[in-house]
Amino acid sequence: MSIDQTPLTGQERLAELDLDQLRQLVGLVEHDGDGDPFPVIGWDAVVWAVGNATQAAHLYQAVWGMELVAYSGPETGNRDHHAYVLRSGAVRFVLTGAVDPASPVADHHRRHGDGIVDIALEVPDVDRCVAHARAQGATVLVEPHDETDAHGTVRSAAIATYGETRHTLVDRSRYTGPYLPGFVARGGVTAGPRLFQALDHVVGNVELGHMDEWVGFYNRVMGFTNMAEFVGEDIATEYSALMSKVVASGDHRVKFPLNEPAIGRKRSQIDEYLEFYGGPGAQHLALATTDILATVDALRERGVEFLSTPESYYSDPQLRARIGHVRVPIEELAARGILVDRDEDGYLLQIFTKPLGDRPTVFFEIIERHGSLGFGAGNFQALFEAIEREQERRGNF
Ligand code: TYF
Ligand code: FE
Repeated sequence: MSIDQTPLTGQERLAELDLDQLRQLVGLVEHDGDGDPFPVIGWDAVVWAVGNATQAAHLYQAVWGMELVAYSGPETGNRDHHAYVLRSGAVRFVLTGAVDPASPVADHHRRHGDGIVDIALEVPDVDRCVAHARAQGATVLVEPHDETDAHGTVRSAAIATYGETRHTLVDRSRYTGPYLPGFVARGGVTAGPRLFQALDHVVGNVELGHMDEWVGFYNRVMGFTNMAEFVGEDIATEYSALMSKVVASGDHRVKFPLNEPAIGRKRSQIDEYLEFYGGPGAQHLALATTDILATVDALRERGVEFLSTPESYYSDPQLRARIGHVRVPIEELAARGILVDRDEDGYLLQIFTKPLGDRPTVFFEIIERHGSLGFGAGNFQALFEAIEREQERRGNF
C-alpha cells in the first residue's frame, strides 16, 4: 500500500487537509499497514476532565481559536456532566466538567486537577484491536459496543494505559453526527483565524523505572515502533532530569513520547508532575501549525505565557551553524523565544507554554515542522534549563 492510500480521519477530511499537508505538519512517513496487528487511522479526540468545562470551553474558543461543534449536558439529558466538543483543524478536544457532585469527572478532577482522561484513537476495526490488546495483556475497560442515534452508529471500546488515562478506540465509519450519539451540534462564538491544524504528539509521564515497561506496552499492544529519538542516561543526569523514548504508529500519525524521572542535580520536572498530578498522566500535547510566528503572536496577545529562552541561545555562534537556513530570520525567532532544531531530514521550530492550569502539570507545545521527524533533541538542554527556572519560581530547589 502506498502512503497515498492511507485513509484520512474524519477530522482531517473536515479540516480539508490532504496527506501532503499532513506529511509536512506532523512528519508522516510511508507505511504499509497491511500487516498491522492493531491498525490505527489516527487521532480521534483528546478528552479532558476540568474543574469548569463551561469556562474552559470559552477559553479554548476565545484564546486558542477553537470552534465549538458539539455539546452534551443537562439540556440534552446528560445530568452527570457537561461535555463541549471543540475543533481546530484536525484536532478535537472534548472538555468535560461535573454537574453532579457524585460525577466520576469530579473525582478525576479532585485527584488530578485539570487533565487528560482519554487519548482516543480512530481505528477501522474496534473488535480486532481489542482482541489483540487483550491477548497482549492490556486491560479492557469498556468492551466493544455500538451506540446509535439518527446519524448512524459508532462502535467503540476502551483500554487502559498509564495512570488513570485510557485509549478509547472509535470506529465512526458508519456515523455522520457531530461527535458521538448523545451529542448535539452546537456553535459558539465566532472563531478567529485557526491557530493550529493537527495534533503532533502526546507525551506521557510515568514513574521511575517504568518507562521501558510502557514502551513495551505500546510495542506489544498497539504494534507501535520505537523512534530513534531518546534521552538516555548520559544526558539525563547532566541537566534534563528525565529519560525519554518515543513510540509511534506505523505512519507516525500518532506519536507517544514517554518520560520517566532521572536522578539529577535537582528534583526532576517529572517527579514534580507525578506529585501534583497524583500519578502518571499526559504531560504535554504538541499542536502543529504552519505559521508558528502568527500563532505565538496571537496567543501572547491573548495572555498565554510561554517558557522564556535566554538571549544566549540566539547569540551562540554555534546556533547558525547547527540550524543552517530556516524560513525566517533568527531575529524573528529570538523576539518570540521560539526554539529551532535541525536533523538529517530537515528542521523544526517549537515553543512551550507554562503549565495551563492551577497545578504544575499539563502544558502545550507549538510545533512547525519542515522535514524534521524529530522532537527537538538539539534544544533539550536550553528547554530543560528553562523548565528548571520555572520550577525554581514555584519553590523547587
Ligand atoms: O516531546 C518531546 O520529547 C519534546 C521534548 O518535559 C520534551 O517536546 C520532553 C520532555 C519535556 C518537555 C519537552
Ligand atoms: Fe514534545
